[in-house]
Amino acid sequence: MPFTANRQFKAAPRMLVEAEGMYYKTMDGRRLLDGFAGLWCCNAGHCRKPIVEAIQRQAATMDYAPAFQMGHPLSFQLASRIAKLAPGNLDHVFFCNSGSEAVDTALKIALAWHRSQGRGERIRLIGRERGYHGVGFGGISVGGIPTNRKMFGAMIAGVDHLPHTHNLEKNAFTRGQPEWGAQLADELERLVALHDASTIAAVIVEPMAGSTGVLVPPKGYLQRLRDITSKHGILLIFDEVITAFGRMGTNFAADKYGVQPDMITFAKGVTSGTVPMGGVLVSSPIYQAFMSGPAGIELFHGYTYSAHPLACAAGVATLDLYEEEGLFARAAKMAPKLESALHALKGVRNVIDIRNDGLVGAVELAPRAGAPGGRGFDAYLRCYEKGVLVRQTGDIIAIAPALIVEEAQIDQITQTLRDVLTAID
Ligand code: PXG
Repeated sequence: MPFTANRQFKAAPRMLVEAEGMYYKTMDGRRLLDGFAGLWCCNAGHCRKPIVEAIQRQAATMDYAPAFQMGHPLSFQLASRIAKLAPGNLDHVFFCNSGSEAVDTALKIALAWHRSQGRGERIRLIGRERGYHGVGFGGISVGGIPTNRKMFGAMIAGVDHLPHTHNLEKNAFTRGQPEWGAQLADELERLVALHDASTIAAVIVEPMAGSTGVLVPPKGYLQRLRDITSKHGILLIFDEVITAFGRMGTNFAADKYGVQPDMITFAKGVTSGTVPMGGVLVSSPIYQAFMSGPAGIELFHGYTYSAHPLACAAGVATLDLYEEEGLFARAAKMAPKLESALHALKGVRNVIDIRNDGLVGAVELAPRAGAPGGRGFDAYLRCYEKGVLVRQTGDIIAIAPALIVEEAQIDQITQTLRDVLTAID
């Protein structure tokens, strides 16, 4: 089982058998309020009829089309729809099947693009501490989670990392973007001085780091990264696997924070989690550079299931539903409600920070002496037992409900968390 304590799970399984709207049903027949949109992905809520029907129709019409040297109209339709939602000149899409594949694809495009421009010596990639970019070798290399790296060798060569932006001393209990921390982006200048710009291909960051506990970017930080990367001819990649498609109350986090990257990786919300899909949005100049290269295959990269027809059908239906129901605007409207419900937990036992932005929030708990993560895991389990699904990472509880969440459901999530935190030691 992925990222799961297998033996512990099998001793006391938590099995889900049905889902609808904001709820799961467990195998023992209990209703579970989903406070995490599955795993940051079911943004439209579960088993939404128009999406389900589109997948069913597509499965009966054309199950699969060869991805290499053949195409099918839905993939172009979906790519155009995504490009239309994307900010600025991000107008072409490469499809894959997950966030991890999207990240590896983006890193490869960055290297190949520089090479196509006669800059084959730009091979370094810069990530960030506490970054999560999936589990491929590219993703764990630029990622900054020690446990995801230490078992797996030396990583890909030539990678360096920016410092993370999490600082409880300066920013605890901030609502939205913290005031302190923009200067941490200047560390990129230090890395450029160390390696020389001529060796660096790209910087990749999550605009809002999700997996390691909802780290909201300090005001001005992302723009500084943009300024420094532009100055030195380095590509800036936003990994928006969890932030794209309405999570921040905008199409992309790039829109919310007003910073234009050269590439965006996405996955999860593109199909509202119904069929696996990921992709990379690239800027027009990058695309055009490949298209003006030598004749023949422009990018030696792709997957059997790139733009799988079922995923494309799900994607088009999902984007339709987001639009029809105005779900991104709804997320923006509900964000302040989540913010105030969460921040009302200030003062509850062991709570050392609460942070939020868009329809995302986190409560950080003081770790138990000698047992980091224990209190977080207990809180997660107790919430589950009380009918609310949240996400735990270490001693941080993260909340990211589907964009259809009602105010009363936000209250139920935070009230359950309050009861649980008050009860556990
Ligand atoms: N990039 C980012 C920013 C992600 O958040 C991936 C890449 C990898 O995606 P795939 O589809 O390969 O899993 C992710 C995935 C959590 C959690 O609890 C986060 C993810 C996955 C599962 C759980 O925060 N993010």
